[in-house]
Amino acid sequence: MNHLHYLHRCLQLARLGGQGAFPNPHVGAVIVYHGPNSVKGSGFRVQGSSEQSVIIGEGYHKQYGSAHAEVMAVASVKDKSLLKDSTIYVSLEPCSYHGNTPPCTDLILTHKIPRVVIGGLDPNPQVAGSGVDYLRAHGVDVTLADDPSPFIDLNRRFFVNHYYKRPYITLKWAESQDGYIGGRDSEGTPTQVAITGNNVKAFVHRMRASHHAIMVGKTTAAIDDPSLTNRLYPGGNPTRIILDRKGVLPPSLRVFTDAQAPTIVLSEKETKSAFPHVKRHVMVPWPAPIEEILAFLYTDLRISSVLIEGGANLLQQVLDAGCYDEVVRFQGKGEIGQGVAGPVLPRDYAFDHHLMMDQDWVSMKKRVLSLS
Ligand code: AOF
Ligand code: ZN
Repeated sequence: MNHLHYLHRCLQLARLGGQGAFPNPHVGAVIVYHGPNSVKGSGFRVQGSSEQSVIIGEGYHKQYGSAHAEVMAVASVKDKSLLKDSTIYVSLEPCSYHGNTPPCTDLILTHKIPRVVIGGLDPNPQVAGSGVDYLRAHGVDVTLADDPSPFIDLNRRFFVNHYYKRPYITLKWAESQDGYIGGRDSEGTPTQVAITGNNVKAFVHRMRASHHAIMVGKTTAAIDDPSLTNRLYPGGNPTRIILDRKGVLPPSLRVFTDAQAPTIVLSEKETKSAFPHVKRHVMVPWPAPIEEILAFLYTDLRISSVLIEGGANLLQQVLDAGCYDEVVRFQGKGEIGQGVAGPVLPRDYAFDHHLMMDQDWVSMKKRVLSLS
């Protein structure tokens, strides 16, 4: 049986789910009927097999709170009597608990589907292998893909959240040809310098739109006075998170005055917020290392992904702690001469993707998730 063929079809279907599935994973399912009396005309012969196999149902998880992929696939099968001679392929382990929807494992048992082939185990602690155990305990023949990596990669954020109990982290910065992310004035105070062009801006706004939150350190908030909103790409604004340990940032900054997006300020000191869209969280003692802040964001504030846009200190802390999943570095063509040096990447770090936007380079890399 060519399991990979059908599992890859599950991946294609899962991707149709789009943004609507969030925070649930993207999941696709395919039901294949095998038998000598296969549906005439539409079947195809699997290479090396005398058996005719036909896809009789397909489905994917479309919308948070709505039917799971398996439910949609079963619903699409016209002749339900074929299910007892079929295999259901699913990109993610079928769920075995009652959430917004009933367990998919019960659906499989109810329809007497004898075989299940799964791309990857569900990292959600409410499932985490119990779907497989439950099905096997009820006599279902369950097979797991030899290599779960494409199925993990499909839901990178979902896997990172459950495995590491932190948001999915993307690091982003722009540096000059000579490696500076900003300038310094004659007194040594950091200054803002334009490094990349307009095309990069739209790309960055797309990154903002695709993250749940965006985070910067105190110095970046003070020097650049960024709004941290998405104004150039379709989609919403991320929640803005500002690390202001001493609570010294002035209320005149855009992240406070511009109510386009919620702002969360983390400090060790109680400070009053003059704006309803600004929430303050006191953290005492101030969490160190940075992993504790990330864990707090995920566990207490349910933030699932964070784009970290600077400054150099914050980026370096996260790089040193190794708790990041993606890096996007922009390089402008100009030189600054002296200023604030960009973050230092780990020794032997190699970007795996480069592209040019006008005169600027973009270098990217997604971490290979090894989740054992
Ligand atoms: C599946 N098939 O298509 C998806 C699964 O609240 P609920 O009922 O929607 O359950 C959400 C959880 O179910 C989610 O966190 C993940 O563990 C699993 N997602 N499982 O069998 C699906 N989307
Ligand atoms: Zn389910």
